[in-house]
Amino acid sequence: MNETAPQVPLHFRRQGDIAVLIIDNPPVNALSQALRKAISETMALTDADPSIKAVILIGSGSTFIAGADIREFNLKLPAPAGRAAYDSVDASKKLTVAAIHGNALGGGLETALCCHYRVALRSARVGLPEVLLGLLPGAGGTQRLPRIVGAAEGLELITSGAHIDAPKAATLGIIDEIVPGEDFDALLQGALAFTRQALAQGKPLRQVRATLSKLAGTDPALFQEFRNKNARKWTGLIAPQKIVDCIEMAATRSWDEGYAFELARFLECKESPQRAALSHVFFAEREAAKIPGLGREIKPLPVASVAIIGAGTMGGGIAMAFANKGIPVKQLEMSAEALQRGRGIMQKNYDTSVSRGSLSKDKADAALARITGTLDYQDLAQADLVIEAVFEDMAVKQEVFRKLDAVMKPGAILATNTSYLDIDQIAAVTQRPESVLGLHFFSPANVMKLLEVVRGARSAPQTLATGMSLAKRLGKIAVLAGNCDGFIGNRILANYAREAEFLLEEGATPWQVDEALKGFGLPMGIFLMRDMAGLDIGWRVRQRKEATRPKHLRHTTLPDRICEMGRFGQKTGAGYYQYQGREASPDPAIEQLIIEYSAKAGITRKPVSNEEIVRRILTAMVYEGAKILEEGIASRASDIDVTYVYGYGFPRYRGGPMFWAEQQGLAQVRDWVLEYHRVHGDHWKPVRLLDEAAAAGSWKAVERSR
Ligand code: T1G
Repeated sequence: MNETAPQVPLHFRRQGDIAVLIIDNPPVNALSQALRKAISETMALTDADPSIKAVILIGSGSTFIAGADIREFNLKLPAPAGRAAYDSVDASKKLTVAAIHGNALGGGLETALCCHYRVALRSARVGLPEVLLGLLPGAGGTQRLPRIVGAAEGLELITSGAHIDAPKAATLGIIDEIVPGEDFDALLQGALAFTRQALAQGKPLRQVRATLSKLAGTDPALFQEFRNKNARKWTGLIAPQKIVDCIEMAATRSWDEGYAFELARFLECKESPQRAALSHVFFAEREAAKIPGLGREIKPLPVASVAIIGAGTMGGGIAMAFANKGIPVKQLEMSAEALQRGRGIMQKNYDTSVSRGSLSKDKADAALARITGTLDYQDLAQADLVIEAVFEDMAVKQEVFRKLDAVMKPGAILATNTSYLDIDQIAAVTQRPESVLGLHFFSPANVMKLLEVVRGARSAPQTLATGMSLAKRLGKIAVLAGNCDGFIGNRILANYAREAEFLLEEGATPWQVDEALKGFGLPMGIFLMRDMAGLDIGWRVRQRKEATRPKHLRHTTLPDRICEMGRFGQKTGAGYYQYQGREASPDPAIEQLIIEYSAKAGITRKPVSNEEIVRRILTAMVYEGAKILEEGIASRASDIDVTYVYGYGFPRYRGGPMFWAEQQGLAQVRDWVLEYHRVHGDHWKPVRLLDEAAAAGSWKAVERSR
């Protein structure tokens, strides 16, 4: 059998009587249709060649197979053919060894589980993360993995989608041997040695599907207990339940029944809107990292040390985010008491993480030790990046930036954590506006994944590239936003919150609106969220903006009425809800206030359905999203989705507001906007970009033409 031409994503090499199949489909050796076809054909050839005694499957470059090619899920491909490659490996008459480095995920691990043996480098990671894409392992993963690790471990691993490291996988029996070394060559040598020894020892052709060892004696009650334990966490999700059903089949039925059952459940997931939404989010978050027009030649500046102005909630969270990643932080405050208070809060947060087991005491202590305090701006001068996280007041922020401009070394990045103030006004007080940008973290900053990187009019490309690359280092997801009031996230929030207020005037109650939004999948409704944040913040903003508020547009003073009663939310025991401690309950006094307010405003209240509430709120998000796209504040509609999924609790399995709109049909959404414009006025003035997208049927079509 001779060497194959490079065009197919699979290379064949001979090492004596061992065939080495090198999978070569960059960037992550995804199992595309072409690769699956090549594997099936090559396995048939190795089976037929008597001179071949064993087969090694190995990935080229830095990884094994990272799964099926997710892009293909939108294609109509024949189902069974999808498994042929796996079945060909499983049915091999020659001893097969999977040699794993980098990632063996999803279909990648399933391919390895079809081999008789698996070896790996210590740095390798394996897992079945399909559930994160609204799918389940469709090539035998729900049947084979539990046979190796047992039902309980199988349930945890496959419903969480966790990636586990090779040493743990070896402990669980997934990996047979960890081979020494760090790269492809070391792995190949290790795999060849393992295979030759296996041949010499006459090791059996150990098919995972033929071994029921770890499933035997599984307690039948395990599955229902597992469903009950996770019911709340899985609210709204389809795939996790089906995974449990598949593993239960593996433990209670024959291989053929379980394998067929899995395929049927896989196809149900594949056709579900959740799968489409979750695949959209997968690619959207990777797309968001790329700034259109900013070439790879623009290298981020090194950030080895960081300074933070402010030790309040945001300053403390941001300091922890950097310290947790090994980056030393200098924190400045106005007084030693304020510094001490901030440190106390960080200590408490670390203690909570340690007590929850999400962080070791050593790691927590090491991180906190990386954060040092100062009262002197001079101590910050040598930091590569300084982030201002002080009170949201323009004059206060400008004063801070004047001081920073005076002390920071040339080339340092000056960032503001403002959540809505004008970046250009802040940059204008410095001699280096090109080094100024917004880095808008979300509270708690050491937890929330979203980072809005805000471009000022004079922010240099390298400054922006540095901001974007920071996110990856911090384990966050960056979205580039233009400079406007509230950037992407808060601007959309302000727009849909206004419509939520109007819905109260028209007939809904705060708790009905919140219940409807929770029913849609948001973790919390807008009014409960506002009560938690404190109603006085919004009140101050409204008072500041009253002078410039466009008077021709519909306006409500209902939220002001509530604040004038001293009801600022949870912290005052009453807001839109009344509170027993943190426990919120509907308040008849608020309902009465709203009824009287509507009457005085001459608004006839009518029953509003939860469906109408969700449509109005979501359409308000999309409407503002379309304006944001039109103004270039966001580069892509999918960036808005990433912002809402990672910063505002929008349910991932719904893909984000702009994706939701495409699922509804953009022409339909445009018609809803026209209807709201007819009824509610110019807050809904038609947006040209939405009209164009409705005509084109997708956001991408109009993004491309911009
Ligand atoms: N299919 C297609 N493209 C993929 C891909 C995949 N499975 N995985 C990654 N990419 C692209 C990605 O979009 C990016 O492209 C580039 O590769 C680098 O990725 C039958 C049904 C492997 C841990 O869920 O978790 O198998 O932006 O930026 O940070 O049961 O990618 O450069 O154009 O993420 O180093 C199951 C998904 C599939 C794993 C690497 N597998 N991938 O992370 O790089 S379903 C997964 C990842 C399945 C079977 C079922 C990560 C990674 P671009 P990256 P990274």
